[in-house]
Amino acid sequence: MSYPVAFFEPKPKEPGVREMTKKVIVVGDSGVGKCTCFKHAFVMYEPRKTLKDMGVVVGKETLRISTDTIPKLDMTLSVWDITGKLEPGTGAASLRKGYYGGAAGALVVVAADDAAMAKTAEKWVKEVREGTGNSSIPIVIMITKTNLVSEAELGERVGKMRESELLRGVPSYFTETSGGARVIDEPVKALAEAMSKPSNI
Ligand SMILES: Nc1nc2c(ncn2[C@@H]2O[C@H](COP(=O)(O)OP(=O)(O)OP(=O)(O)O)[C@@H](O)[C@H]2O)c(=O)[nH]1
Ligand SMILES: [Mg+2]
Repeated sequence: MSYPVAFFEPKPKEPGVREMTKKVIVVGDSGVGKCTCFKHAFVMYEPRKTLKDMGVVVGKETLRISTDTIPKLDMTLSVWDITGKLEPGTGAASLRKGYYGGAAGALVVVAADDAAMAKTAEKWVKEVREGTGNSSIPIVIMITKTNLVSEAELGERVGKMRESELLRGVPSYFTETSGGARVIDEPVKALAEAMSKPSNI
């Protein structure tokens, strides 16, 4: 099966700039705000109806990052936002796993109004590690809907995440989207930097 290929103007290259493309998967329960976080942020590919019907929206973004090893790096992210309606552990699991191939990093999105937020984050981090077959794949957690809970509730839920053995070393960022702000810059940059480490290239 062939899909229509989106066309993007190539940017003129700058001397000394290294370029790389990485696939990033965005996962999390249905309704946590994955599409909301990304809808204004990325140049989305032409809607690929077939893929969309199968629960995936693909977009791209290029960002300039600078690291100790690569001072000028343009990383293009091919972002696969996979609907949480394809629940892990159900018949849709095999379809979902089909989207993980080649992923170099993952954004796990959880909502602060989920009383079991830490457990939910663990479920998805496990799913990403198993599904990609890479137990050390760079992962960043995004926490949405912080405006829907009290400070005490948020503190307790974030605290549980910090105590989790499974989530050790996985950074998390608040990405409340109700104000319409672009909230993905920090988490995406953190993920891109992690993916640019020599051990992950
Ligand atoms: N208050 C608040 N609502 C949010 C936030 N993020 C998303 N929402 C709302 O949550 C609902 C679901 O958001 P989506 O972005 O469609 O969720 P999704 O994760 O893409 O869901 P699936 O595609 O079904 O997996 C929408 O009505 C959003 O307006 C947030 O940070 N705060
Ligand atoms: Mg969605």
